[in-house]
Amino acid sequence: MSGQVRLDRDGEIAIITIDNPPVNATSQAVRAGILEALGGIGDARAVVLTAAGRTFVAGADIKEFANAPLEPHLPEVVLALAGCDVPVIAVLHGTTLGGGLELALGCHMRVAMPGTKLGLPEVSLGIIPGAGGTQLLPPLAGLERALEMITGAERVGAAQALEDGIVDAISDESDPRSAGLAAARQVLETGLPDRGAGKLDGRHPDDPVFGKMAAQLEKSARGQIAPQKAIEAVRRSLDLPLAEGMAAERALFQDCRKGPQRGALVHLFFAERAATKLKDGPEPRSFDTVGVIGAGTMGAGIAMACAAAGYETVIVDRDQAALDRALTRISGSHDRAVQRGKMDAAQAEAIAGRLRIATSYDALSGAGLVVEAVFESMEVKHAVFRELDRVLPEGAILATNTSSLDIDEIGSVTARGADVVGLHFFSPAHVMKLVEVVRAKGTSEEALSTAMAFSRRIRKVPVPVGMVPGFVGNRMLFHYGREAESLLEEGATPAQVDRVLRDYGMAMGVFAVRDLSGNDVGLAVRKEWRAHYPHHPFPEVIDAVVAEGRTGQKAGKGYFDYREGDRTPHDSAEVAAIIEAVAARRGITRRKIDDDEIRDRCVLALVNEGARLIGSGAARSAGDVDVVYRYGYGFPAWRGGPMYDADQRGLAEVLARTREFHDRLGPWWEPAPLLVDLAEAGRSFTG
Ligand code: T1G
Repeated sequence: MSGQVRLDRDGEIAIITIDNPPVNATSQAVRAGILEALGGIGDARAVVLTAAGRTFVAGADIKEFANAPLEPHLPEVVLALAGCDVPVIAVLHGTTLGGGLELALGCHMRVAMPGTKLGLPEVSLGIIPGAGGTQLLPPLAGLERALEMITGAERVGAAQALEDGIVDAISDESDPRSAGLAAARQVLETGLPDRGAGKLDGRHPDDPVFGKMAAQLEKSARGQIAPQKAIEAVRRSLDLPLAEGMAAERALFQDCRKGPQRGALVHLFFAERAATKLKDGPEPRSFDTVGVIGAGTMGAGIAMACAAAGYETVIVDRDQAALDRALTRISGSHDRAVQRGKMDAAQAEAIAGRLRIATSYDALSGAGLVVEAVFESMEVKHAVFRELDRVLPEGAILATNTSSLDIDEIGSVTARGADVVGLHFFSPAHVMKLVEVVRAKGTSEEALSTAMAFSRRIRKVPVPVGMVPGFVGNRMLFHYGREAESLLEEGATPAQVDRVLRDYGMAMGVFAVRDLSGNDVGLAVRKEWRAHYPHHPFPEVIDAVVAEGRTGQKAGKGYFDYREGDRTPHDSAEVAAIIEAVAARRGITRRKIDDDEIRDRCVLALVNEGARLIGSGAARSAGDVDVVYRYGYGFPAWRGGPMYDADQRGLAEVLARTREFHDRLGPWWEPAPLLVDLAEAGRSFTG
């Protein structure tokens, strides 16, 4: 037998143990090993299927997806388990995902250890369950629940899985092996659990739920192929016997596996894991108490994430009323989470119990890390950092949430520059996953490593970046937005640009985003960019839009018009006139601009700047840039990020187009040296 699967006996019970660290993925050796073990159970009267280490099987080995799968395939193993003459009992612990859950579904009974998480996350990797998940889950969980879980890549806890009928019991034994033996003895005594009448009684392949679900996903999973294919696979489970249904599912799975979205999403899976870790970084410091300075929206959001992750959290603000408002906002958010079933009341209470407010910095004397989220002014930040230097214990991390100020300069008023780091959160901070962890010149490796570990613990996706204006994300965003605005002057409309970008897959169009975040704020940021690029020509639409009081949704008008109480953008005749006047004043002859040009100029502006950031070392890799863009800016995950998407197009073509824009449009488009080097060498960003 392969070293990754063991077979042993306890009396009449055979025990098959999968042992393939780190996550017991169903590699070829594991698949072959289970078949071989099943063939070797001899006269055993029951079989327990379990796994060693911290988790049951977390799925197929994602690294193998690019290649044609080797025999035996997983469906064969699942069918062999289902067809075993004696009862097979799966014992689940850790994260039982994808192919792991499919193995369990093939068994005759499932017992979960408390704390187990289960799910079929395949669509988040651009594929569908390929070994019976879409056929075996519906009879247990019911059609609606199964569709919801599979198309939403939902992970559920053991208690929910029990309620849904996916597992038969939650064990109170101390370890999976004992749990399996206890369950098997019970089965030998009293038989398998009776599941009663099937949950699919009376359901048909033409059930309206399929159409309804497909229409819903057109909106919530816009552009994604796999969720739609998953619906089709589930539908087939209703009119085909298991083996044939599994064959139909497998064909749909193979379509997805060979399609473009799988490569993009798998790239992001590994890019995210690489981005959030420091190679050979020093051990992070540990602490239990965190401080947040500033009780505004950002500060409250950060504090919520910290308290939810188990940190004792102190919010400090000079203004008692602001502190009270922050607490009210946080409890309102918790109440809504409880109402929607995202959190239970006890959890909300525990989180609230870890939150404290204070008007004096002295309340921070026990903090191991403090994040400052006050007004963006060097003077104000200096005042905060002087106080932090006074009260914080030695070794505490001093983090700033600045998006535009020099972090070394902020830290210069302290005697501990090595412990100063940037933690650039995105708004709303308790929701948005991205945190840019900014390494200032003086930041020590240990401080960086601690800031990364802290960000992971509060369930963010931290990406280390260099101290350059705009860091990585906002810097790329500036080039993208600037190009979109130039297109207006040259002849496009805000509605056309936004439509093209949404068709490309962006969560929102550039001008809808600007109207949401405030054009007056955008104009202030624009002024800073002018200082960084004194010799480059800037488009001037934003200046004119703000001059007319069109600051965005908050004013009921921006690049678009808005009706009271409605966020839907409508075309504005006034904006059309503003754009024409700006173009006329600047001597630009407006023309019809085709959609391809809009897409390329916006997206390749991201790519060219991304390449410049990687080339200069401000971003470590193309994967890091892609992760920043996916989690901070609504870039469609199924395109893998701007750099991965450029690779798919081919860097020779990307460079040719960039050069064409450079010739026609001037200095903004000077190709990044890294793009030139890679394209000319026939290489790629992510390869
Ligand atoms: N394949 C290969 N490597 C994997 C892996 C997998 N399935 N899962 C994790 N790893 C690596 C990961 O890259 C990292 O490596 C290390 O394990 C620890 O992971 C037929 C087609 C299991 C909840 O989608 O959700 O089954 O960086 O850092 O936070 O239908 O990993 O240390 O070198 O994430 O404790 C479905 C994906 C596959 C599960 C653990 N399965 N994995 O989280 O640690 S499709 C999934 C996860 C499928 C069938 C199909 C998480 C985790 P390194 P980690 P973690």
